[in-house]
Amino acid sequence: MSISTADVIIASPGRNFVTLKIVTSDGVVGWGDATLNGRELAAASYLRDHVASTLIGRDEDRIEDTWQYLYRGAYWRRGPVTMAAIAAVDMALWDIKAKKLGIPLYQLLGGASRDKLRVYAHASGNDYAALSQAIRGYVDEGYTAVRIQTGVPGLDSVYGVSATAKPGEKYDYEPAHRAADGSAATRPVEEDWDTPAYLRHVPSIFEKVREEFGPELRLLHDGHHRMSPIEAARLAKSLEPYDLLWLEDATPGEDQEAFRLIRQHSTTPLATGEVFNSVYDYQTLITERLIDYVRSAPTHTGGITAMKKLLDFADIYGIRSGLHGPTDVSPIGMAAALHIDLAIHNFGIQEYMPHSDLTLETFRTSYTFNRGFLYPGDNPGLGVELDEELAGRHPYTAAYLPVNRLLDGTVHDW
Ligand code: CS2
Ligand code: MG
Repeated sequence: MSISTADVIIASPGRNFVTLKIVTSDGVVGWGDATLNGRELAAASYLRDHVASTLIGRDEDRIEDTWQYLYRGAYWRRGPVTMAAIAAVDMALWDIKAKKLGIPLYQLLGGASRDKLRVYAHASGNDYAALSQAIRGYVDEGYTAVRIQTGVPGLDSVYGVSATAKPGEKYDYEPAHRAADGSAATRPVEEDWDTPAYLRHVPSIFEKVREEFGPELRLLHDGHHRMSPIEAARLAKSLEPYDLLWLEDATPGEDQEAFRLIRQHSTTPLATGEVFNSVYDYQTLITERLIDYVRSAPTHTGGITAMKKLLDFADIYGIRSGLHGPTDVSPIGMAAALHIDLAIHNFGIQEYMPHSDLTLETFRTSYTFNRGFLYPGDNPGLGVELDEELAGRHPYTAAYLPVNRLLDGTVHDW
């Protein structure tokens, strides 16, 4: 048996996705996700123009060897584009291997270590009334964990908060923006930011949430890379009374040593890594126990092979998974995360931003949600199939993540 074809499908059923389809000489189909929000075409070209032809004729069962062949054989290492492309190949080969055995993928990763996967929802609001309504809605649906993002007085739009959604309205918060008329974007939108106003405002929001919703609801918050190390330490310390499950991306994670400063000032648990793409991005953070949760998605970190190694490494240091699960990881990438989540010992929690109806019509999934928990399902492989005909009706349309600026115009992390 060998790989016969490797094709890249770029489509936009609800938003842009990059999908790899590998078919073996026996006709077994494997799917992989290489979606890189705002840089989709780069990942697609890496696969289509530099990887696909090298796969033809390879033994599809040699997953580790193929991973090493693509990682070391490229000479140029790591980076989001390279690792998203390798991830897609890796996912597709794991999908094929499990399908050939007729078993769900998690069975190849050691079998189930739990019966279900606790997930967290994204609750947000421009003001507390809207936020409270959003939280209540999720609690009523059975969620036991919610991420809290709030508007900031004086700022028009803030990461994680829809500028247009009405209080309590469910919206598919898609951070990448097309042009206002829905056509292809030619440049990012620009947003403004004021860290002092944010630092003054956020603790009061968590105080109100705890007063209204009590001590048990697991609360998370995403700092989204926007604070300096000492600002992050100040926020982490100010949030201690509200017992967060985690403060995420408190400061840009590439400065791994900066997390020492946050740790010196606070016991608020820390999560980071969604913009990372290899274990080396985490090496100091993990070995010095500077974080508590690993945030990567298999789609951005070299796939299932690399993600499993990373999480087993983190487990040695008492660090848990908190895998990235936004709508800009495709249902294939989400399924890969769920199969890993189910099998590993050090599962923490899974992010769950439900994809839009159109996305889910196009990617037929077998994972299921039930009152705050997900289950990857027992279909063979990843359990996701792409409807190529339907995908083909929704062509790629350029969309970009926003660029953030401080009030004086200085570019800032978004
Ligand atoms: C966010 C992401 O889900 C999260 O934690 O940080 O939604 C992030 O903004 C997007 O994935 C960027 O494409
Ligand atoms: Mg995040």
